[in-house]
Amino acid sequence: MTMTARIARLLNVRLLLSITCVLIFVSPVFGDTIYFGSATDATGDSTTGNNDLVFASAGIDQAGVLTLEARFAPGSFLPRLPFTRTDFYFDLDRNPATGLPGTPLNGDSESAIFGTDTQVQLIPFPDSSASLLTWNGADFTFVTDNYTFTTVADGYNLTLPLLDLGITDGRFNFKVAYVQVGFRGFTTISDRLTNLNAPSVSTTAVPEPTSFSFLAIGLTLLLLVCVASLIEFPPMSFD
Ligand SMILES: [Ca+2]
Ligand SMILES: [Ca+2]
Repeated sequence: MTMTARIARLLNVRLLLSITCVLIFVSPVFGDTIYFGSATDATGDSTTGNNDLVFASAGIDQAGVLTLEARFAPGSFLPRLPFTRTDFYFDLDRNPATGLPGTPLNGDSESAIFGTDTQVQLIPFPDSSASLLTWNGADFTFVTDNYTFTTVADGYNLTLPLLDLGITDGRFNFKVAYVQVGFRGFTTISDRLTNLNAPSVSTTAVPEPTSFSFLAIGLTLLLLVCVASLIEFPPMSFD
């Protein structure tokens, strides 16, 4: 191999090594961790027969946007029923000892497993608004109803800043309930997810695909660098 070729080869190896380091280094940046949690619920257990919860999820993207989804069994979904709500209850610190013991409308029957710190109420009539309420130690206080959720074929979607819940960590526990609102504020739950006294839904970190892509490319290049470094160069010649 000529001197020129050897230098060129060394430069290529260095370039490859540099690219590898950059890709591995930036992979956690581009692959900012997201969080997601979901659960299913049985069909046919809504006490009113309508709006039978079958699925709910909470996801947090790398921009800090929280997306809530509630889905109902086919044929049961009446999207704009007056005097109804779909509530998301959040145990933000995953600590049953803080917040309202249990979940709202259940008394304290779930106090051993859940402490509701915040709730988001999706109210379909008349204007598909959503309200945010937080626990102040004695009662839930209204924060805002400046959200509008969307109605899809079988449920509701809502996005809001995670920061509005007062947290930046996307790991929390939640439960969902479909609620009938009666006169004088009397309310009952028609269906719940998860069931009463069943473990709540937890959001957990999910590596984003972008992260895997950068990491995979970086590791592949690293392998190539290792292979290249094992190849012995022929004696140097000056020509
Ligand atoms: Ca159900
Ligand atoms: Ca709590």
